[in-house]
Amino acid sequence: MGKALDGVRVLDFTHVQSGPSCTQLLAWFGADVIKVERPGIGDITRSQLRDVPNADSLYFTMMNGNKRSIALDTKHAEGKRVLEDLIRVCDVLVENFAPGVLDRMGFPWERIEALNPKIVVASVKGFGPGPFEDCKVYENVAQCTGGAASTTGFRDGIPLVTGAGIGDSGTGIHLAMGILAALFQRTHSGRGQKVLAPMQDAVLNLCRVKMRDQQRLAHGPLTEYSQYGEGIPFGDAVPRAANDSGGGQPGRILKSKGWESDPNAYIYFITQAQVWPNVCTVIGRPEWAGHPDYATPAARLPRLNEIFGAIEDWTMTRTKFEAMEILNRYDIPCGPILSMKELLDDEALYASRTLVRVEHPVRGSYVTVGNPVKLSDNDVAVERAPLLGEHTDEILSQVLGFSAARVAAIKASGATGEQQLAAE
Ligand code: CAO
Repeated sequence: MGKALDGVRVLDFTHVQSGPSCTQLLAWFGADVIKVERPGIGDITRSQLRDVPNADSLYFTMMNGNKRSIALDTKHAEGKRVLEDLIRVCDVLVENFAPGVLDRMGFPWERIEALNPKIVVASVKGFGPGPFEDCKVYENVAQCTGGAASTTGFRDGIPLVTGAGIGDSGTGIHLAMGILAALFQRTHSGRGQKVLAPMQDAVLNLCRVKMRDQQRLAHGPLTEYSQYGEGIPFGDAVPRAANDSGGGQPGRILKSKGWESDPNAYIYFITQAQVWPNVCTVIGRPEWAGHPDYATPAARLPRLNEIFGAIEDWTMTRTKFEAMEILNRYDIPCGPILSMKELLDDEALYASRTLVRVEHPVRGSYVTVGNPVKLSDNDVAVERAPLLGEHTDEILSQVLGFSAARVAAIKASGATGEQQLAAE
């Protein structure tokens, strides 16, 4: 088996989550990812939310597997020279600094392109061009400005952010796709290009069904939203729809056996039109299958509270796993609410290598989420994240071909931070 991105070298100038999630994916597709980090500090997440004293945090290690780390002060004259050499030998540069940082460092697009016209320069920023283009942005800001928060939560509650990293990792996935497209285009254009994935745009893209509903509102109420069945009028913006299904197949989160003490004893149940008679059979209401008040999706819409109440009477008699087993036999779409604890113990996810346990020299073993995308001819084992500057010598000598004397001179200059550390 091969590696999909064998031969692709990525200069990883990313930090925190959005950029690192992108370059980690590229590494899992086989690219050689070289993470450039500030000497002595590194990616700020190395020391954030630490659970093991003096060890790189899970925040860092779960975002930076399969990469090599070079410690390099890119504001130092010698460090800038090394960065120039790295730009010359890399296919892709990925960065998610605040707007203007690369320019201040002396590396605007024009300079990078002059050093290597074939390089793809990929950036995450909070916003695209416009009034907010200079703003710094974190995950929850993106969720709020991309439309996710205004459409998440309960109608009578405040806007909510989701636990899924749609602003950071969601944007990272968008950026990775842009990089792959640019690399493909380069095979016939011979040129690199700029790739930009603004976080607001990525979140909005993920919320496109809500933008769909916003436009549908001009033509009448959103009949699949439970507030329609409850007779509550719609305003001029898409409301928060709690756990209503996003599509035309009504669904809700329902209690299952043990809900009184287990906060995750719930199941998502979808009353898919195609299997309505099966739903009626399972919950013991066979008369609803052909009854004019219940037989069609349109007839059911104003009665969803009553219908889901009856379904919940049944789901509460089963554990979420028992219910899933039965419902699947009847081809009824459903899903147990799985806690992170349950997922961490899920053997099937380890077997598929979506969860992987790796060994780390300082923190011991930890579980990381491996590559969620499976290619039949991409065999890359998930590896631990690098220590800060772990590969500095290797990259200077092997990637850049520097002699031992040149490597020693660079280190003596203080550009890699080792002189400074020795002094401390
Ligand atoms: N050597 C020397 N200096 C380095 C360096 C290196 N190897 N790597 C980074 N730096 C410096 C930069 O030059 C910059 O310094 P200046 O401000 O003096 O130019 C600084 O470190 C990093 O700047 P930053 O503004 O990007 O970092 P921050 O912690 O203040 O902000 C963040 C973080 C995420 C808000 C900001 O980077 C940002 O908005 N990024 C774009 C959007 C994004 O990706 N957000 C998601 C992050 S994950 O939630």
